[in-house]
Amino acid sequence: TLINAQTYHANWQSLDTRPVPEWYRNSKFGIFIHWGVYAVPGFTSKGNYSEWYQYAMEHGDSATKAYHKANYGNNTYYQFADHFTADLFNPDEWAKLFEASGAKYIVLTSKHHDGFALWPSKDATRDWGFPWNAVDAGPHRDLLGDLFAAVRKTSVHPGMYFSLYEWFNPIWLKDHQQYATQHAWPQMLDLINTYKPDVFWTDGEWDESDTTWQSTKFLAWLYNESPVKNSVVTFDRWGRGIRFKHGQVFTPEYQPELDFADHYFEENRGMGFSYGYNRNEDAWDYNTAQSLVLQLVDKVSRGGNFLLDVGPDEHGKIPPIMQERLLQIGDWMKVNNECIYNTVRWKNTCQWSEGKTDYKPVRKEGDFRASGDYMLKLTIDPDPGYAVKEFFFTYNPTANNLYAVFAQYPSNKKLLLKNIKLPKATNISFLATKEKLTWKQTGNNVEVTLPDYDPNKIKAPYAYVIKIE
Ligand code: FUL
Repeated sequence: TLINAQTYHANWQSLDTRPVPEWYRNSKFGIFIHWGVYAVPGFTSKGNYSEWYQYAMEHGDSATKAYHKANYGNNTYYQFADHFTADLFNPDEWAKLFEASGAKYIVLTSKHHDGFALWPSKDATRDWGFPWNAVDAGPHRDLLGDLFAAVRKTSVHPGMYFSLYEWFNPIWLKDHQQYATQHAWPQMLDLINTYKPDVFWTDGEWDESDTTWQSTKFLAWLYNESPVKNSVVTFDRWGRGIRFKHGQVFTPEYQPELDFADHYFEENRGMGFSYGYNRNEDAWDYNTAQSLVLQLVDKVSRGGNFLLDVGPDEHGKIPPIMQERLLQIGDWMKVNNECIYNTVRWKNTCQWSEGKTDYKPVRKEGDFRASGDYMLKLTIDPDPGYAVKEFFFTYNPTANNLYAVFAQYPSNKKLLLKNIKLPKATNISFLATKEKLTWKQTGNNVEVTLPDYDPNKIKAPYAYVIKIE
C-alpha cells in the first residue's frame, strides 16, 4: 500500500484512514528508552515511575522527598544536569544490543515531562531561561543524534518519544496555548526535520485538547509533506479524550488485559515497574526472560506490537540486568523469530485450558502495575505429564503458515490442538530444530508428538513453537 497515495486533511476522519506503515506492522518488537536527567537520582518507591522524580519532589511524595534530602540536601532538580554526564555512553554498543534482542525499532525519549531535551533544542534553553538540553548542559553531546546515527548502521529503525507538556516550563505555567505554539510546535518540527524519525511517539497530551496542541494540523503536515511522510508511524496520544479513540496505533501502558481486535496497538511497559532506571528495584522486581518472551508472543498473537523499555543510568550504561534480558529475548528470537515478524492476528489468538479462545492476562491481586509473572501463573507447570493444550497462535498470511507457541514442554511429548482440521498434506515441524513431527487428526482435534527434549539443542527454552504449513 502506498501510504502517500492520498492527501490527508487536518481532521481525525481523514487522518485515521492512513495505513499503519508496513515496516512497523511487520516489526512487532521495539525498545523504549527512558533516559534523561532523572537517571541521576534514579529513584522512586517500588511500583512508581522514576522519571516522575521532579514531580514527586515538588508535589510532596514522602519517599522521594526523604531520599532527596538525605542525598542531595537543598539542591534543585535542575542541578542534576551537571551529573548527567553520559561519559560511558557508547551508541554503537547500544545499537548492537538492540539489534541482538531482535527488536526492529527504538523509541528514545527526546524529551520527557521535565522538559530536558536530549538534542540541542534552542527552544528548550531559550524558554527555560537556562541551559536545558544535552548539548548546552550535562553531557554536552547530541545524545539523540548520536544514537540515531548508530542505529542507522543496523537493521533497527530510529524513533523518538516526545512529551507535549512540561510540568514546570515557565510558559506552560503561564499560558498553555502560548506554550503549545511557541514551544512544543517548533520542537516537533525541529525533531522531524532534523532527525527524520521513523517513529514519533507523543505523550503528556492529557492536560490539553487536541485543538490546543494543533495535533491534526501537525499530523496532516507530517503525513503529506514532511521528510518522513512515507515511513513514519504515530500513536494515539494527541489530546485529552483522544487515546484509544483516534490516532494511528493505540498505546496500552501496563494494561495487558486490553485487547484491540479492530485497531492496531502496541503495548508498552518496563522490565520492572518503572520506565526510567529505578535503583530501588531488585532482581525479583524484573520480569524473567520467559515472562517477557510470552508477553511479546501474547501481543503478537493479538496482532499488535510490544514496546519494551530500558532505563539507562546517568553514565550512559544500560543496567546489566536489562542488557541480559534483551540478550535472552534475542537468543529466543534467533531461533523462533519466524513466528513473530510478518505475522498477523489469526482467527483464534490463543487456545486456553480446554479449548477456550478467550484467554486474557490477569493482573496479580492488588498490583496496579502487574509484575511480569501475571501470565505465567496461569500457564507454567514445570513438567506436565498430560498433553499441553495452551497455545498462542500467530499467522503469516503470505506463506500461509500457522504457528502455535506454548510455554511448557510436556514429558509425555503430546500437544493437543482443539477444533482444528488440517489437510492430510500438512507439515508440522518443531521450529527450534526444524524437525518434522508426526501428528494425527482425531475428530476435531490435532494431536502432535514432540521430539525428545534435548536442552542442548534449544538455546532459549522460554517458549516453544511448532510450525504448521
Ligand atoms: C506515561 C508517562 O507519564 C510515563 O512517564 C511514561 O513515559 C509512559 C510511557 O507514558 O504516560
